[in-house]
Amino acid sequence: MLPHATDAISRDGKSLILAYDHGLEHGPVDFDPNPETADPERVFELATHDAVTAIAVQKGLAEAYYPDYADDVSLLLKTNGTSNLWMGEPDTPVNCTPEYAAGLGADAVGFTLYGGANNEIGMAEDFREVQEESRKHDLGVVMWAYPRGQGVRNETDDRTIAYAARIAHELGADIAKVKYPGSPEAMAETVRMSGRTKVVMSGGSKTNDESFLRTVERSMDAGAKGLAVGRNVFQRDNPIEILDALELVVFEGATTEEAMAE
Ligand code: FBP
Repeated sequence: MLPHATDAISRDGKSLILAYDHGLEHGPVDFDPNPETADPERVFELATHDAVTAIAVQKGLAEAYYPDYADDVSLLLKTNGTSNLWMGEPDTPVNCTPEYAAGLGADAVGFTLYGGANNEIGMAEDFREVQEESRKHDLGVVMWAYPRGQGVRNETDDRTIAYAARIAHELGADIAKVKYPGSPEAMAETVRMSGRTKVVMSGGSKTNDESFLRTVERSMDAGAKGLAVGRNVFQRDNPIEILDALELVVFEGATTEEAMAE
């Protein structure tokens, strides 16, 4: 981990990454709750909200839309990712090199590692290449640390999530994106295991405002450095309202009640 690697996708050392790779990972079904979000321009516009420190997309969307938004938001280029049509063991091809990401104006790269999958070895070798190349281009490295596959009995188990964060630290990620492990204590342990690699919470499927903000608040209190969120923002009827509230909780240390009262 390098000390300043994540500066360009952070504010006061914290990150609010707007994830928008769902069209690949889950398919059009994720746009159903808010059909206009199928149009990437809508979500790039959302990403210009002050709260958002980076937008995470695949290369196709970056090539097509990022040039129009490069002055307003940092780019976190996902370098791998698989469609939901794939029915095999969790696995993912590399779709973009760090060199290519840098050429698109990226500030950081994202990489999903399914620890515990049959092809963990192959994905770890791909990560090595992406991580080392990213250093040459001054790109921050964010690992989507998602234990999943035959070796993992329960991917939301707190020890498993702490292990995922540790894998990210051991392999040289600057930020580990992990699922909320269920309690503030478990998140604190995940943060402890990740050492100098920062932990950000993964948004997950859409929940109500209070429960979502509470989880973010608890994660921040436990030492997380922000979140990477997609559906809990863009599937809402009023995504700007939730970004306003997230800005208060993540960057101003507001409680859920304070953020909801604004
Ligand atoms: P969400 O906040 O919508 O969960 O997005 C975060 C994310 O990691 C996306 O980048 C990715 O497309 C998706 O979740 C993967 O979700 P899953 O856990 O279903 O593979």
